[in-house]
Amino acid sequence: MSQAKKYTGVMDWLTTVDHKKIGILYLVAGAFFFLLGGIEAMLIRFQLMFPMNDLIGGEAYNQILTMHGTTMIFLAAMPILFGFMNVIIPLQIGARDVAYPFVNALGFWLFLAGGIILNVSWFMGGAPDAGWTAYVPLSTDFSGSGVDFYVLGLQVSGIGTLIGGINFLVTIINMRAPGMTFMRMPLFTWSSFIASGLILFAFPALTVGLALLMFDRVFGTAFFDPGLGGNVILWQHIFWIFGHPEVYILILPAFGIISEVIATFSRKRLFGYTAMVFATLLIGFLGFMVWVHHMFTVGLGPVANAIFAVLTMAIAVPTGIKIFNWLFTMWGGQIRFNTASLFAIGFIPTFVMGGVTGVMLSVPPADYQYHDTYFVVAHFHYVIVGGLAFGLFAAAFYWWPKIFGRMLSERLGKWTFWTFFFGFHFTFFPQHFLGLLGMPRRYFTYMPGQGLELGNMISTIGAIGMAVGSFLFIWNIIVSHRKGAEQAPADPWDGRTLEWSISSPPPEYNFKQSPLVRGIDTLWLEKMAGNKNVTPAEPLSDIHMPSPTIVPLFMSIGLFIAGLSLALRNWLPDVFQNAGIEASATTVVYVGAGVGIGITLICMLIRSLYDDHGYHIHVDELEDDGDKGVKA
Ligand code: HEM
Ligand SMILES: [Cu+2]
Repeated sequence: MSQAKKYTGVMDWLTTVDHKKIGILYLVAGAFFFLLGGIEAMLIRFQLMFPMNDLIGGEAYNQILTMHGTTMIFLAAMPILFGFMNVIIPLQIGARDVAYPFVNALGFWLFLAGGIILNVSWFMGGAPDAGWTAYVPLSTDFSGSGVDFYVLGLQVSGIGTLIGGINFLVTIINMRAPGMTFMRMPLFTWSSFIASGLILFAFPALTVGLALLMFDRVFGTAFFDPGLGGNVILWQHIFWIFGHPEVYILILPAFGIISEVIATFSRKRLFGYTAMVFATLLIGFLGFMVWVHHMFTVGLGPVANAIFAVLTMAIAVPTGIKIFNWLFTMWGGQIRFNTASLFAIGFIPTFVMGGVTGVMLSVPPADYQYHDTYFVVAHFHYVIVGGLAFGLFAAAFYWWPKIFGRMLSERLGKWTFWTFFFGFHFTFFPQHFLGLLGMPRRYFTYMPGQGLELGNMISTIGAIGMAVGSFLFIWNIIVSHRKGAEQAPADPWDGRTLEWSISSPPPEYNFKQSPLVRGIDTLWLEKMAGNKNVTPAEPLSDIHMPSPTIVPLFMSIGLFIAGLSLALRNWLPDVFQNAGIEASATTVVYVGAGVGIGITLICMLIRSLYDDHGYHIHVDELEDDGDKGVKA
């Protein structure tokens, strides 16, 4: 038996390849960026609280608005989802880890590196200000250096997301426990699988788009410059070929979360499991067929608009199937109302409202009226906050005991739900009407006397409610992690799936013995059969584990240096000049990129040449969890 390299403290976190720890890193970083994006949101709402308000000027407003959207989508929603996917997918399929633990760690550090690059912009000449969609020529001819940070930051973090998604795909295809056929997989794993497939096909489009934009901005090419033979509309196509699937990458795992939580707290098997799986597949597929609905007003002509309108409307059909299946799951169930199930139940009507406005927007002549107004802002916040954020809160309250081994306070949790739920509807419901009244999106102010005062005031007050809900959640975390607070049992919710069959938090190897899966809702089946625990599929034996490694962190630092020097190419020469070194912007670009990419390549070389066979945990070191097992 080879001995494990063990690190403790900070080094343990910097070198970990354990999917549960990487999941926690994602959750912590995502929560941090969620707070940052939340502060930006509050600044936007305070600016819009009164007409002709001069709290923040137009220039700062554009930056805050851009960073709010970019941060929330790429640095908060995606990583928090990845956090849950990381911890939960291997547990739900009965695996000991993801397929590529090293790549998993690399994905996290790349995301973090990209997030930092983006936010460095605040201190280096201003944040990106062309909106989260970075339309050209706004993002080329009419923006400062901020968009460089957008391009490079998203490029680096996007690579992290892409390899993370591939890792989940391989994990789910290859690492399922014996008996865990595809049609026995829990819905969260299924929807994460499909979302990962969307990542595989959608993110390369973003990578290419950002690369072209980088060439236009940094190296003087003209892919998007019509004056030199380029094409502005090209960017919109590339962006939305990525961008629309991206919204499904976000919402599909949330659908999975809702399916798990509703089934568990209705104490019933999910209604229409097979239909749910195929509806999710269909939504994923159609998600690639509808991107032009973001471009109805561009002038692509009635034929293109009509085709994309019909395809967009078609998505409402599988989505409706899912809604009805959740309702039928609750129908006749023994529903328990706690924070997780309240968020899941609150999700249903809220998300339906977002879907309905989506179908309204999918009618091109109507969209000519709605486009770029607050109506669109209301629509996508209903789906992204009312859908995804509610789903993430449900997931947090549902899986918290499993991930952290502590129970969150239900009393505080219910306060969070109600303040967040009402805050949300107060914030975004009036925005539908503001949009219909003609209030344009992304403007930093509005005139008095046009009927926009009341709606904006209500909206800002609602946003305060959401902020209060979020702080109550943080307070909840602090309270439940005090010394001596209640420890979570293995199976606090009378769960149905495999993650509830092992201790909370799980040991580093997850399953002492790979479980034998005999049907959907494995754990529930065993409980109904009167078994104390899930039947093992293998004898007790040594467990092979991957070694911790610092290499993924250094690989990411390399790309961080490369990305940052490109973004800082106009700023660094001055710094060097003060230190007496002459360096032009071009030198900074080539030297910075060379050094950074060099570090990454050397790390890749080390990784390829150095054979690390991992280590084994010996049978007699395995945790004796006889007393922690699930009581059926
Ligand atoms: C029935 C389902 C849906 C339909 C029919 C639909 C339709 C549309 C349409 C037509 C637009 C373009 C509006 C315009 O700019 O004029 C739009 C915008 C948007 N939708 Fe949806 N949508 C649906 C679901 C979703 C979901 C599930 C999400 C996210 C989780 C989402 C997120 C967004 C976002 C972020 C935008 C604004 C993009 C931007 O311009 O910044 N939508 N939707
Ligand atoms: Cu779309």
